[in-house]
Amino acid sequence: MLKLCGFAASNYYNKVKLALLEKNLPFEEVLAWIGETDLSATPLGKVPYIITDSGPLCESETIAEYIEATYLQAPLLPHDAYQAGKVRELVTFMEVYLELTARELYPEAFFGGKVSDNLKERQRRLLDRYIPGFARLAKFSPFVAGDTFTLADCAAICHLPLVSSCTKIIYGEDLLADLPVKAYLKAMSERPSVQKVNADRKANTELMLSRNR
Ligand SMILES: N[C@@H](CCC(=O)N[C@@H](CS)C(=O)NCC(=O)O)C(=O)O
Repeated sequence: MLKLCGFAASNYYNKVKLALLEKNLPFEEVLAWIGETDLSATPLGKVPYIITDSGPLCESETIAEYIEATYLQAPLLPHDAYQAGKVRELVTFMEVYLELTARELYPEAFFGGKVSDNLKERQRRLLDRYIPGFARLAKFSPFVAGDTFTLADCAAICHLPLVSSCTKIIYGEDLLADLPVKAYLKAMSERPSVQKVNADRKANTELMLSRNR
């Protein structure tokens, strides 16, 4: 059986978990905190990584693509190559431009640390450029890439709430507020897969915070 390794407070872990749940695949969760990962499976020590019958695999989008190519049920990518490209394009925008840019601010937003004013200004300039770009691509009709639930939703459901709350904390305004993100997340939270991921994330976040106290 596939093993999903990492911890359920992680947005990248949850992106993969959502794909597995949506495809109704059996999998085992193996708790691995940062610093406790198997470096032969994840050379940078990042989560998630998976253990397959063929060996380990890391990087959430690589994992998602592997799962999609291996298990054909409940497809999360359109069959049409161009439409599949549009889904991947959205995932790239959300991860490379939105999440990774906001991530620089997480130490202060979520972990009680401090980041410099220079960094805040720099990331703000980037987000002010990247978010309108994402807005031009995203459909939210009702899913982020259009009328079907895809890998882009697995990413959006896990990453967009973090970008919203991080920017709210750091800049005093939710930089995604002009997009229908709240209504989208509310609609997505009706899905059993999302309910499970959210419940597990909450419990694991409490565990993580209690470990750090
Ligand atoms: N590009 C990676 C990002 C994964 C990532 O950054 N995971 C975080 C947890 S949410 C992590 O492992 N951080 C520890 C580190 O960066 O050393 C992926 O898509 O899997």
